[in-house]
Amino acid sequence: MKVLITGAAGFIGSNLVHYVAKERPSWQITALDLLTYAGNLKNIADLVESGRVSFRKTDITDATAIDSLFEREKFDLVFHLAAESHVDRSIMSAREFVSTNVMGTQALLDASYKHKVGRFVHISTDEVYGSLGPTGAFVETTPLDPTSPYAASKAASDLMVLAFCKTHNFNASVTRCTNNYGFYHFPEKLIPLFITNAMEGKNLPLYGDGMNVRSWLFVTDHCDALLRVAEKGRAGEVYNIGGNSEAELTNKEVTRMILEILGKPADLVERVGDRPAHDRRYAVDTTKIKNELGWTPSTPFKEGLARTVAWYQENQEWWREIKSGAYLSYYEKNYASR
Ligand code: NAD
Ligand code: TDX
Repeated sequence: MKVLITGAAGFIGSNLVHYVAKERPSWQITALDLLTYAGNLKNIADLVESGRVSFRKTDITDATAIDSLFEREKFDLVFHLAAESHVDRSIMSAREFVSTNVMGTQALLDASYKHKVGRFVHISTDEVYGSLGPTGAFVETTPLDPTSPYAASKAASDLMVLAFCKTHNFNASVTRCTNNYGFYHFPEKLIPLFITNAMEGKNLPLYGDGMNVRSWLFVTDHCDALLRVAEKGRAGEVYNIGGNSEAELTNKEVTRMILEILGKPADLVERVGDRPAHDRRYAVDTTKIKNELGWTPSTPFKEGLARTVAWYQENQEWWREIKSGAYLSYYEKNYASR
């Protein structure tokens, strides 16, 4: 089995590379990534250096390069994760989001269809559904109602994948997952930002009233779901993936738990101006993936968060190197005006 994983040096992509390498020892894995600010080859360096995984630095929007890679490699399966993934950055500038998330996905679909890839898994997000009130959960048929440019670009790419299934009888599935957390998470996102800021004794910038709710899933549980969808999911179908109800928490609660684990004071929290069009609550109904593919999350949030904090404590070189250089100008720009 020849497998391509795009976005393989990012957070979920690198966790998936490790997961698939371990769970499917006979599979040949190609890891593709452009190594943007969010990609870090160190995340998969052990597997690349040992020869277990081949790495290709390629831009998914470069249709010619993608076409020749697919012609040469004859992949059987593609996990597509490469994307611009941060909502706040999409609010500052939407252009790269349309380019990578929409045009990049289209280039991969064209090459996959032309070179007869047997199975394609498109990794998407619950953010395509928009925002929920205090109750209820998104099902796979909930109408798409994205509010951020990031979510709109993901919704567009989802529809393009599903259109290829209908038009070309292409064998793809779309997954829509809730917020992930875990190792190698880039410290611009809530959990790794707040863990590392607290460790540095810096303020934790909590948006608005801190009462927005996210449903958290440990990244390895997401990887387990993705492998099941790849092997047993049905073509043309969407699968929601998400944490249990105990992992549905306000940002305030998550912040309190991080400070508690680290033994840091509550006055590190700084209330800052809200994110525009800040979705109030996300939650997904995961009945479909549970019934069809037997998937359920296995890591309780409290345990996963403690393991994540420990990882950031043990891998300070990894995040301290990231939180310098270009990261600082982004941080300044995003937080100065709040
Ligand atoms: P990430 O930003 O950590 O990683 C994205 C990776 O894509 C990076 O390594 C980056 O270098 C690469 N990339 C960006 N543009 C590229 C291009 N033009 N060509 C090739 N590679 C490129 O993101 P993540 O959090 O790991 O998310 C991965 C996927 O999962 C995304 O599609 C995202 O929408 C989806 N998702 C994420 C979450 C979450 O909580 N993080 C939840 C649901 C879905
Ligand atoms: O500094 C912050 N302060 C804050 O209060 C940051 C960065 C975030 N927040 C809030 C905004 C959200 O309510 O925390 C919550 C989580 O924010 P993010 O980590 O930016 O994640 P979110 O916007 O929910 O999107 C994430 O989950 C879905 C990923 O970034 C997406 O790629 C994924 O699709």
